[in-house]
Amino acid sequence: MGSVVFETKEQIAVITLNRPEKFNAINREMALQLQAALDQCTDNSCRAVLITGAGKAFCAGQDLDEAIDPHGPGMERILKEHYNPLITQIRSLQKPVVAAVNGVAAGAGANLALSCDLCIASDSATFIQAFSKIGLVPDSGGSFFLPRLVGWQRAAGLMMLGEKITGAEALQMGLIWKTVVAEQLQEEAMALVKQLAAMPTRALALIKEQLNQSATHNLAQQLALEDQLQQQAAASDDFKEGVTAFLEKRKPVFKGH
Ligand code: LHQ
Repeated sequence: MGSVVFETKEQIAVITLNRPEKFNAINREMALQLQAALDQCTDNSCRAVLITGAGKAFCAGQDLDEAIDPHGPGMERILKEHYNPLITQIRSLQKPVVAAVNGVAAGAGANLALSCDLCIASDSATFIQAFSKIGLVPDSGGSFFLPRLVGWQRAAGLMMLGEKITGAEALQMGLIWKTVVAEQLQEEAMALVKQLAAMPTRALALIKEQLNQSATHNLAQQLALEDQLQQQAAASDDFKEGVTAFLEKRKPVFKGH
């Protein structure tokens, strides 16, 4: 079995980080397999994606053995070839991506989770911006997502102090969508992706685009974007189905286009 397990169930893709003995720390092999798995998710048959970790941890971030290996990929390639393409792939994938954080999420592992559209964590999960503890700075989009998710002051605290926070604390500060008891994480996460996969996929992709752009737009730009994207949403079959089903007082059956 590889460093990443990729499974499809109906219209859902499940990606499992699979180096449990290393707390799913990311090495080059895992990063490239993760990119390949996300590439497969661009297929129209896939309507929602779940990313989770095998074993006790979600992901301990960069494999530090590889980071200092003179025969390893080296600092520059790690960001340029591993993390930056990965985070870009998640943000540009035209369907919802859910992170199910089953244990510790540290460094690039934490920011991988935060780059997803929704993050659901077990009550035993923890989040650590571990970078400053080893003399590094947040990467994998952390310095972009954190201030936008939790505000400047909390972002500064998390990024500078690098302390471990619990799932409950992450929820309280708006870092994640929800927490559930550990035993129910996989079931609840699967229910969430199933719910998303049955929704109007095109509209969800356009909502994702709104969120992506809102991070840097002013109001005039965002209103113009809403106008443009609403025209696209209104042209979808799922919009017709949504309105028809409402008027016929029945549940809509969305096809994802
Ligand atoms: C690990 C790791 C790990 C290797 C646990 N690597 N083995 C970008 C650019 C280039 C270079 C650097 O990085 C980056 C991005 C980043 O992600 S920087 C941040 C990298 N990550 C960290 O600094 C976290 C390091 N790990 C930890 O602080 C702890 O292991 C955590 C808090 C994740 C878990 O603590 P514990 O629950 O006490 O478990 P543990 O420390 O005993 O770890 C379990 C095993 O996993 C252990 O192996 P062993 O053979 O002794 O059982 C660790 O060595 C291994 N492991 N993280 N990142």
